[in-house]
Amino acid sequence: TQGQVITCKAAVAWEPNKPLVIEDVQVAPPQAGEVRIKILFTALCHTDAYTWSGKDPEGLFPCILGHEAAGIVESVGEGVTEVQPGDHVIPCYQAECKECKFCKSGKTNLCGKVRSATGVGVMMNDRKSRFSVNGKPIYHLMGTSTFSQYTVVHDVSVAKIDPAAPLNKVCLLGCGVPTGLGAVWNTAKVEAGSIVAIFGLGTVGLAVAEGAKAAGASRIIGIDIDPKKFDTAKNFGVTEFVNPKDHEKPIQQVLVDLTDGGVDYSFECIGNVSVMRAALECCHKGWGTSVIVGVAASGQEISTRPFQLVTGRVWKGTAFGGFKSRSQVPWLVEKYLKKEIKVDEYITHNLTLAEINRAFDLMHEGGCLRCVLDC
Ligand code: NAD
Ligand code: AHE
Ligand code: ZN
Repeated sequence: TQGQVITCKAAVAWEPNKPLVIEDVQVAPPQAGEVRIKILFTALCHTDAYTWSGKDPEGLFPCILGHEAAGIVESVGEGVTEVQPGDHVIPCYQAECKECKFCKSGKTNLCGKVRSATGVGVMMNDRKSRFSVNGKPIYHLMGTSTFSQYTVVHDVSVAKIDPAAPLNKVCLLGCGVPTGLGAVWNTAKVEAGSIVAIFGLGTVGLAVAEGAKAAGASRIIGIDIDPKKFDTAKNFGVTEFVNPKDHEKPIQQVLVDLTDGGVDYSFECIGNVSVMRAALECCHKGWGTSVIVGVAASGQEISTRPFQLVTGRVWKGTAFGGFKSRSQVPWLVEKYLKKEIKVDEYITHNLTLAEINRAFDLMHEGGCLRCVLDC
């Protein structure tokens, strides 16, 4: 297949909110600096639903969604040295080139090398897509497009992992789990003894809980409007639950009252701008830090009284939990193999790529954390 167009199945989002269609897609060979990957397993993240909804300004249609996956390198383009056919890999929507201003700064995990292309659904080389259906180009998404049996990504967006790792599990290390763990360890740097509040107990919120427990937090307060989330959350380290629907007072006031003045760290893992405000305002005066993890729709803006910041609260955000993807995803895989972090526990459903629309329905039903699709 090397150097040839591959025809395979992929789930194409032709229009926002219209069911995805399994199509025979032509996947062009990788060009210089590109890698073609046979995707074996992909999970769904809430961000895929967000882009599918049409509210993501970077979501162009028709496109192939998907960014939490694992597979095997099928072929590589000219000049690719760090991976070769047969390598087990996790595609990384947050690239790491190790050469750009961002990568060298030592201050961020964001990378600038291919971001201008991944934001508009094309590859960097020729600003074109490698996917087509009957000659019609289909946009990439997030530089990953994993809802396909084969995809083409930039070489700076591929993490080579231990071949001993089960790909049907470690696909989750492509997004949700590292995002939550890293939000605690890298972005907030939660210390032992801290009081932590987590808004939204989906996969990302539960991974925040797991990270906070590992960091030695003394209280981990989980907030969700779906009480079904509370039972499972206990297994991830959440020690107390608050359902905003059970209270008349604003949720920030409820939390301030529960914690003698506010929490040390809060995490918004929903993507709701009014919850982001509450998450900031439930922080303790003088030092409380709130981390925005959720992705909010185009046009949405955050607000609070500047006095909240003047009096010492800190507002931050995180992408992929601040992890440097190519360097640290393999390390997370090793931690999983040594049973130092959970992964299996977040997988509540397994379906096939052909059943992807059912998987999106499950995400909205609430009983689902991650659904892994066998491609
Ligand atoms: P999810 O849908 O599984 O979880 C969201 C949770 O929030 C659900 O349990 C839901 O019941 C709860 N919720 C909804 N509205 C609420 C409210 N008003 N108050 C309290 N709880 C509420 O989603 P997920 O896959 O865990 O992703 C969470 C968010 O993180 C999404 O916005 C996603 O786009 C974003 N995300 C960001 C990054 C990043 O790098 N920054 C990475 C992955 C995901
Ligand atoms: N395209 C969206 C932004 C989406 C966004 O913020 N994505 C996160 C990852 S979410 C993964 O589930 C991210 O990493 N952002 C940093 C980056 O470089 O995109 C929009 O609203 O424009
Ligand atoms: Zn994601």
